[in-house]
Amino acid sequence: MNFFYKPVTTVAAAIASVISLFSNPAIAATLVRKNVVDLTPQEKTDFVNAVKAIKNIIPEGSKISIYDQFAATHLGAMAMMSEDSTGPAAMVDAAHNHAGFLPWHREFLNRFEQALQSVNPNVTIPYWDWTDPKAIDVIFQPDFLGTNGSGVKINIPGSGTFEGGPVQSGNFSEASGWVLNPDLHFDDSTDKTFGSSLLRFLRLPPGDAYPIPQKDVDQALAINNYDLFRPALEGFISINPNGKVTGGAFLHNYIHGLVGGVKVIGVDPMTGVPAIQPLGTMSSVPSSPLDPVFWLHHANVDRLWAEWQNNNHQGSAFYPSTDQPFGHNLNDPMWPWDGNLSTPGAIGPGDILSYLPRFLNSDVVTPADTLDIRKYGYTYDTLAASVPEPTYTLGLLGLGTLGVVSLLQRKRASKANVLEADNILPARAFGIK
Ligand SMILES: [Cu+2]
Repeated sequence: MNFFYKPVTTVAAAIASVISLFSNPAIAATLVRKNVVDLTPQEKTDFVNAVKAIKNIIPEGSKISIYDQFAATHLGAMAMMSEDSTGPAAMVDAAHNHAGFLPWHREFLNRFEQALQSVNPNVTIPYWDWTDPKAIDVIFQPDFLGTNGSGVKINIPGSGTFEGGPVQSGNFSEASGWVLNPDLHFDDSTDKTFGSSLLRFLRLPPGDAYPIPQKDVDQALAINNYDLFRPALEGFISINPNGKVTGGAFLHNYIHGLVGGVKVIGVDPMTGVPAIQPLGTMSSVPSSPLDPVFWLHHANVDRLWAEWQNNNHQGSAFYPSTDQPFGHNLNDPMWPWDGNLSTPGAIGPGDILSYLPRFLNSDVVTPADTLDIRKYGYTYDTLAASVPEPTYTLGLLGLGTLGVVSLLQRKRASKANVLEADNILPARAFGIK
């Protein structure tokens, strides 16, 4: 095998495919999801306007807006955990805490993006790179997604007094029309409503460390086994370079808490694990899509999965085909795109079933359908940069090392899977799913 021969043919093939892309007007250009810090003022305005537009469009036969139907669908996925859920997917969260976390949210975000594009075809969902120190200040500004909440003081023993509460100014204050449905907006530890204002308790201790160190993200991306990569990216476990697995709230889960705020309300005397109550919209995960930052946060989750896939973890070889609860295996239909096989039970203070949109029997999506973002027609600016082939030789030389890492991680997998089977108590008790 000649290292120098192959890249030439690959580049030639790439050029040929670029030419065919441009010479065929029927193929639309791939839409690029950008880093939020790189948005122009116009792109920020377009995103906010599209979000607010679908918050105000109520489809025929629905009692809630398109935006709120997305929020209700996310609630419904978690209401599949309820005892009164029915069907083959009953009693299991359809969207979190299992393999389907990444596929489910990829499909969900794509449908949301399409809804935005029905208002403005140029809009894509920007992503929040949690390792970027500037991103948090770009996002939480009056001209974009609004500031922290205010008016509620929280005393955190040992740390001091902090403020959060309803978001009172900017594009997503109640006064400016971001009015939440109290049935969809609630504290998931009590099922009591959070009311009609978006709530934020930004950067409250103990979940106030920002940015997330790049090495934490790199550690997750270095995992070769999807069954470990998924819980690491979702943030139930962290695996250090020595293979030590720690339970807790990391990455995706951590950021939900960083925005919404959590309060330690006690310690379970049996387990020693802190009992946590969500304070705001983002930290009560069922209701979290009601904070528009949810989409930026999940675009980053999706981007990191796409990066991982792009880095020699492509296709169905890197997704479990069996052993998952129904709805999470490679070829299982995922509620609500399951041909109406399963129905959620109760969740929160309202009648969730009365809010859910109807899904056609023919609208079936499996994890296998979601594995390749090129099928959706979008990409990320970071992926576009990493696709060209000149690094091919380097990649090939690096393969030996990757193989060793992969073997090591396979050995570690069995140990960590036990942890997973035990539901990783510390993280769950942290109240962040
Ligand atoms: Cu979710």
